[in-house]
Amino acid sequence: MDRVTIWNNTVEMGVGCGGLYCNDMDSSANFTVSNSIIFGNSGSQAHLINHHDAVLLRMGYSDFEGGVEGVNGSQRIEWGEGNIDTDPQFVGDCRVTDNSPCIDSGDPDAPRDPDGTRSDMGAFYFHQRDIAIEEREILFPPTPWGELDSLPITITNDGLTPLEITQISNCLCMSCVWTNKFPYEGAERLIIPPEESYQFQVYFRPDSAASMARTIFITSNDPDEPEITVEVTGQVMAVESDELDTYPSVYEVSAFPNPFNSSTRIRFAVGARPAVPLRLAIYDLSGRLVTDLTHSAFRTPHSAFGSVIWNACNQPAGVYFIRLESSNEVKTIKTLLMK
Ligand SMILES: [Ca+2]
Ligand SMILES: [Ca+2]
Repeated sequence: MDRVTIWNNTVEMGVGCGGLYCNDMDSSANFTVSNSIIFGNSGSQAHLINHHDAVLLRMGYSDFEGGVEGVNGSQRIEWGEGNIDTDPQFVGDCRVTDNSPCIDSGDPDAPRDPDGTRSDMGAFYFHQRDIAIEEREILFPPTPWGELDSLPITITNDGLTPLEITQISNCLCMSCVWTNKFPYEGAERLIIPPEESYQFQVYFRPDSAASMARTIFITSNDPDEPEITVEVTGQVMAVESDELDTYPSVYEVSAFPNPFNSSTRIRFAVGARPAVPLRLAIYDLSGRLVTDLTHSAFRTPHSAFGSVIWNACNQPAGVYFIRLESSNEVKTIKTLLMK
């Protein structure tokens, strides 16, 4: 007998045992009771009759009212480990409440309950905290350079006891993917009550020409899924339209298209008749000078604005900085070369 509940049974005849009754009149009747509840039955909880010493009751990891003393009749009993004699806290249909002593008190070597926890005693296990996240992979649609997109992740507690989220994290260093503060700044854990959900946002802003992938780790007190990973991928949207015919105003620099493929037009404005030396140059992500465009950009010495094409077909794909500087002002913009 494994994972059985015998509760609230009544007999009015014979030895008056409402629980287990075993008689070896006709045959041997050894039996083993494990992970079970035998409680609240009329008369005795077990009655053994041994005419031939053929009945043997083995009891382990069960809630048995009265303990070993609660067995009437013959005392051929092997009282194993893990038995208790405590009110199981039934709620009316052989199910137990969340403070029942039968929860997680079954044989630790028995198969786990469907919620991932140690076996309970009785016919119905108590479904504890159980994390559910549908979004295990998030794919952002192609996103324009410099723009921000977001998508939600929902964590649901499918169980009957509070689910504790202890961490939602990803690599935040120079990241193109990040999440809300968890769940607010300084909080160490988030409690999701039974059958409720918590939704947070995943943000994506492209920061390279390649496809970008990051992993978000969600840790909780769910016994069989203490860490869940969500894979997030995204990519930058390529620009295909013709170049914009606008010049920046005052002291500014812009590039179009951006991201670009092989070459981009850099437009700049430096104000009227700048009296100070100017420089326009391109740097890579590590700060190394890639090319100095000063000479071709400022061919006309006193222009308030102008443009120059940067041909980058010999450069590797990636992020580049365009830096316009005078002795008292600097403007830097980020560009993305895609191949
Ligand atoms: Ca359990
Ligand atoms: Ca689970």
